[in-house]
Parts: sequence; C-alpha cells; structure tokens
Amino acid sequence: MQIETRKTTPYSDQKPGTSGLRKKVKVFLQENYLENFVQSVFDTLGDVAGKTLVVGGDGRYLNRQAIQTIIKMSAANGVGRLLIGQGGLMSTPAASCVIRKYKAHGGFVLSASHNPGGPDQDFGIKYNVTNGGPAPENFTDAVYARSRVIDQYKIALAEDVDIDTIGETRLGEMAIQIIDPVSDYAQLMEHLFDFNLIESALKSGAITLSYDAMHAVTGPYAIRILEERLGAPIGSVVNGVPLEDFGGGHPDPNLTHASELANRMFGARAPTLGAASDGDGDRNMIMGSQFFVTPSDSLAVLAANAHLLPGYKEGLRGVARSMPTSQAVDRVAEAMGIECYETPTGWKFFGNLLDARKITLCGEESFGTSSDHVREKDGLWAVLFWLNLIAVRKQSVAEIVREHWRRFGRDYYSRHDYEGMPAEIGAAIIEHLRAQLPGLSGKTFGPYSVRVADDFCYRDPVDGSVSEKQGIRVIFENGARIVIRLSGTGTDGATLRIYLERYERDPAQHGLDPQEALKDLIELAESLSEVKIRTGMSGPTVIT
Ligand code: G16
Repeated sequence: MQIETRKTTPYSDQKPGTSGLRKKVKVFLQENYLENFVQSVFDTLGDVAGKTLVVGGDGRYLNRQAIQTIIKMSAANGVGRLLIGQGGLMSTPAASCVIRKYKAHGGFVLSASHNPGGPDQDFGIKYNVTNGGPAPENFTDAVYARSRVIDQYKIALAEDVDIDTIGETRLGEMAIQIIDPVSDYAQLMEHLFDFNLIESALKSGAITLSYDAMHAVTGPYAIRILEERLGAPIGSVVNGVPLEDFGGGHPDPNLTHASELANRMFGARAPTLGAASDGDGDRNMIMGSQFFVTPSDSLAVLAANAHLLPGYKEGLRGVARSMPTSQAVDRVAEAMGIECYETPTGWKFFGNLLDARKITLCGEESFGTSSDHVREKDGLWAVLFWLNLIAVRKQSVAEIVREHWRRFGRDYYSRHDYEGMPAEIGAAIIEHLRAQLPGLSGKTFGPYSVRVADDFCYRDPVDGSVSEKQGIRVIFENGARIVIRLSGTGTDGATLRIYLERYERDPAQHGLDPQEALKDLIELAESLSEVKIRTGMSGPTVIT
C-alpha cells in the first residue's frame, strides 16, 4: 500500500458546534475540506497504531464518498482495524453501542442529524471517543486548533473498498470489517426491555404502532426490531427505506416536520403509539392517539416508571437534563430522592455523569432521551421504552401522561425557533439580552418576579471543567422560566431558540393549550429579546 503525504492549507471554519462539524455539502466538497478535518482528528488522537475505530453514518448524500476517504486516511494514519456498518450505515446510538461493545478507540459518525440531506443540503462529521459518546469540548477544541494550522494530511493510494458486503478485507496493514449495523444494537435492546411482553401485546393487537423512520437511518433497525422480531404488522414502520435526501423531507421528528405521523395520530383510528426518529436515529418523538408527549414530559414519565422495566428494575442512580429542558424530571427526582443534574445543551455533557455512574437516565427538550446503555441519545430505545411501559401499565399514552401530571403537576412547555436569521442579528440579540441581565433581578412583570437572570455557566461535577455562556436564563419566583440561546447545529445563518416554561399544580388547570398557558411568557420573551423588531419576522418558524 502506497501512502502519500499531501500538502494542504487550513480552513478557518472547522469549529465543531453542538454536535460535530455540520456544514452545507458544498462546503464539504471544497478541496481537502473533509481531509483537513479528519487529519486534525488523527493529529489530536495521537498514536492510533493497532487501534480499532468504528465508522458509520446516516446514509445522507456524501456518506459513502466520505467513508472511502476516511478508510484511506485511517490506513495511512496506522489504524489497526475499522468496523464499518454495511452500506456505510449505522445509527448514532448503534455506533455508540458498537464502540463500547468492541472496546474500540472511538469512531467517526457521519451525520448532520435532523438537518435535510442532498447535494444542496447538509453534511456532518463528528468523532466519538472510547466511552462511545461524542468527544468532550477539550477534544473538539483541540481538533479545531489543529485545523487552523494543518498543512498536510496522509492518505493511502488505493481503490475504493467494497462497503456493501459483510465480511473482512484489508487495506495494507489495516483490517476492515463490514458489519451488520443492526444486530449488536438489537441484542442490547433485547437485554433492556421485556421483548416477550411487547411481542404478545403487538401480536394480539392490544398495542398498535406507527413508526415513521422519515427515510432515514432507523428504517432497517425499526423493521428488524419492531416488525420482524416483535411482530408488529408489516406497515407499522413507514418511510423505512433510507434515502440520501430523506425523500426531500426534513428528518426532524417534531409536529412540524413529522406532520404525516402527527396527522395520523390526530386522525380517526389512530394507533396506540406513534413515534418518529431523526436522520441519524438519536432523536424520538412520542405520540399517543390524539396526544403529543413533549420530550421534557417523556423524560419525566420514563424516570418515574423505569423501575417497571427489566433493564432498570434496580431503580435509577440519578437523572440529568439539559438546562433548557423543563423541570418536570426534577420533580420526579425529588420524589424519588435522587439527584437531578442540569447540563448545557449538547449530549456530550452527559458523558462524564454517565461514566461516573451518577445518573442512569438523561434527556433533552430537543427530542432526545437515553440511558447508561450507550453514550448517545437513542430514538428507538425511547420507542421500545414506551412500548414496554404501555404493555406493563395497560394504559394509553394519554392516560399515563395525565396520571403523571396529577401526581407531579404539569410543566407547560414550548420552544419557539426563529430560523435562518443573519448571524449578526442573532449575535446582537444575545448581546442585547446579556446587557439587560444585571438590571432584571427583582423586576416584576405581571405575575412574574425575576429571581435569577444570568447566562448559564456549567461546572462539570466530575472533572471540574467550566463551560460558560450556555444560554440566557430568566427564572421567576414561581419557578417559571424563559431561556434564550442560539442553536449550535444550524448551517443557515443563525437560529434563535426561545424556551418557555411554567408549572401548574392544579389538575383542573391541566387541560390548557400550552401556547395559551404560556402566553404572558411568550410576550415577555419577545419583548426582552426584541426578536421580531430586530429580524422583521412576524413569528417563530417552528413551534414545538
Ligand atoms: C444535537 C445535540 C443535542 C442538542 C441538539 C440541539 O442533537 O446532540 O444535545 O440538544 O443538537 O442543539 P441546538 O439547540 O444547539 O441546535 P442532534 O440530534 O442534532 O445531534
């Protein structure tokens, strides 16, 4: 095998965001753009001689091509073995599972998650570390620093490798194993949940299911696990064939982008459970017949009921949520006498807590939930959790959630996204909010008196690392909150996210429309941020 060291010049924009480097495909197609980033990862990793790396992606446009580049660069950088999902496919949670199971050194996950795919859309790459989770900030900062000065990369001169046939080949010294991307993950799921119980509920028709894979990576996982193994009728999985452009859709499981599923669940003869996942399979949306479960509520319900499921029957060590996620899970933790940690947005912040065994479950408002079984959020896991829970409790999704509210109270919650504004305007809105923070404490707006107004700063309880400026928080005396931050995953200008939350203990008040229940807070957030005046937008582009 001939290895070539090629000269290159650095790009200045390879700073990973909330979850890896996500850019337009056209950006990635610039000369050596991908190569620079991959070599920066190798240079940061140091000696990888003899080590095993996992490679997989969500199947979007550029996935296969990028994998060939990574194969050749891995061989040139001395990697011992690559485990690659057949066809280049591997969901993000499955990649985490495979890294952990085979004690790999880490892996490349190719995805721009819920962002659309295709030649004019988005691509992404991130590196996951030995624990199977996204690299922590000190690693991604080092990769970024390296990418600013990189002047050469190494690549093997070789033909493309067949990534479609399961089995083992070699490229020079490096072994390449093409693996079934589903089987290790499916085995892990079987270990956590009562598959026999779910199977009999699905086969008898006691539970009916509609799972929308949104033409993204979970199609093969859902068909194998839900239909073939658990006996859900054929057709329970829809849009199950992964496509490079996700069929032109936006593989983001929320009421706006998964409207096909939402319409089915709000229609006549809706199934017991409706669910969808995103591009790379780490997000989930849960619905019951005529009922939408907010991700924050889903996390709280899972925490309150985990002990009913085989994988969690010992109970939970602790739980965690990202800062903008509602405080519903905090109430469950308090009732259970366990710790609830509040982390910045970004799954990577849960890694230390999970590794240190401080928590068992964690989740985010952005449709992500998972547990200590992997180090990523896990869409299909959440669906299986809900299936198992419905089968045990023999109640509908709506009944389970309403009963939860009666016990713990309801945290009305909504997120308003203002997408695609010019980056300078997004930054100016945040600066404008920061400037107001010192004067906000103690101020009263109607029924809301400000208790704390700050820019969230997180000190990791395990390694002491500090992450500053993680979002503007306005917390009121009655526990209501407004949180405002800029998205770290978009590729078009800036997206401003406004998160709104208020607690309602009185069961007689649990039936309101969240937009109605949060009306005062929505108006206040819009006035504090001046979002409409500064952008000229008449309202949010997505409401979840
Ligand atoms: C990523 C992160 C999540 C985060 C989400 C939204 O998810 O892993 O932790 O909540 O982005 O981030 P932002 O608000 O910065 O856009 P995914 O599914 O895109 O990998």
